[in-house]
Amino acid sequence: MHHFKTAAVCFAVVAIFGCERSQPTPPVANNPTPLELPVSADSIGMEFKLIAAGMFTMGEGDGAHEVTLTKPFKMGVHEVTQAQYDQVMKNNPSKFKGAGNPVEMVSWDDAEAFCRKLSELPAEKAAGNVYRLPTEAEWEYACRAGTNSEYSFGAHESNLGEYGWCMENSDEKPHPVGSKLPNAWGLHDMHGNIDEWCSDWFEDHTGGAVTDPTGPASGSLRVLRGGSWKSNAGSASSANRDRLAPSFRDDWLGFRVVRGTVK
Ligand SMILES: [Ca+2]
Repeated sequence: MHHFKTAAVCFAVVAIFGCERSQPTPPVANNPTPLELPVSADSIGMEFKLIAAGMFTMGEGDGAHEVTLTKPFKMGVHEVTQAQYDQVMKNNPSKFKGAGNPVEMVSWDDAEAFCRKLSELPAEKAAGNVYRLPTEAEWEYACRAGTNSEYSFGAHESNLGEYGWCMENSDEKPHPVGSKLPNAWGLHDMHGNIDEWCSDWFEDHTGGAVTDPTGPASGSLRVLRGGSWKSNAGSASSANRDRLAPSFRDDWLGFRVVRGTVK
């Protein structure tokens, strides 16, 4: 037993120091540092970061509540680009054309269809990959990256220019994904550029603690998060929520995906 404990401690020390050499420790937290593995890519070049399970305070004000996510998940590093969308769907509905720009003019239903078709690609089926929209809780947890502040980079929107595209700095258009700094967990454009569909139906947060929330079973409006190039900096905060009908399309609205594995 003693030998086992010694071995376990040694392994932990090696793991911790190994991690610190390869990745900076995210500032803050009420959570353990997520498991920092190298970014992985899929057959159409989408990159993903493994986000560790954990707890966080979701929302703000009267809607603030404790959320526990019991399962790690692989979050898209970027918003889905027009090149990626076109490769899977064989069309590009975006208004602001650019292969590296985020796809926009896509409804929640379009985003769901993209996830289904991407999951059905032979290379993805062979790898056992299944794609889906993030839940709203996964999205906010990944956006916050261990922080409790207004934005993942701090409390002041004056620093938003380094991390995101909003009305104040966008020149009235979306920009290529990843052209601003990522958050502490390596995710780009969680604040601004294009608003992002989440999988949940919208409902008001009641304030109670929840585990692995997926939203109500039915509704009329789907959640979107993160603000966009067309909205002000306040809309891009970590906790700000919005919602629209799942058939709605506009030039400031797109999505990113989560990659799961066939059980
Ligand atoms: Ca975004």
